[in-house]
Amino acid sequence: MKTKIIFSLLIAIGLLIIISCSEDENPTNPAGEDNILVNSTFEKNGAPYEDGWKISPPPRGEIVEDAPSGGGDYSLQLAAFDPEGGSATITVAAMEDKMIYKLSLWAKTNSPSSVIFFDQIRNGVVVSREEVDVSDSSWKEIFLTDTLNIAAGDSLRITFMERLSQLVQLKTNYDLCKLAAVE
Ligand SMILES: [Ca+2]
Repeated sequence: MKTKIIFSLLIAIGLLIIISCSEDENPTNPAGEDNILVNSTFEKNGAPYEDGWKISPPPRGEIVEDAPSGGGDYSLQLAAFDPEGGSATITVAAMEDKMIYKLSLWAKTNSPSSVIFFDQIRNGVVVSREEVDVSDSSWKEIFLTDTLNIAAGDSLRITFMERLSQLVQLKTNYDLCKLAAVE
């Protein structure tokens, strides 16, 4: 009887291990194992997926059916919608032993006011900021590399933002976001 119970337990544990392993194959993160961001493509199991991101509510921010090659079906879309432009942020812990961080993502826009910020935050204060504009009207990969002095407890924040609001609605799409510690 005891052997049976132990055997059943072993099978149950084995099944749990198999289930947790398959969950580790994160379908929201096709951009590689070294990607620090848990949700890089705004979709999971064929559906829009916001987890990890803080996104302005529609119509300023939403996940829409439009994606670059390799980006699945959906992307994040921000609108420069009057009276306030949309934004989206994701914050992750910095790695104390890593100094150089590389951000890459795909974006397209018809807005003159789209900007990406990469911030280092210490005790709630931005201590370093790099920024890059989005200017292409078709999907294009954008890169940003930053060398930082990281202290314990620092975090890194990526912000996509429409700086201006417009009477005519302008839109910017983002997808395949990857943040990696280079060295
Ligand atoms: Ca996507």
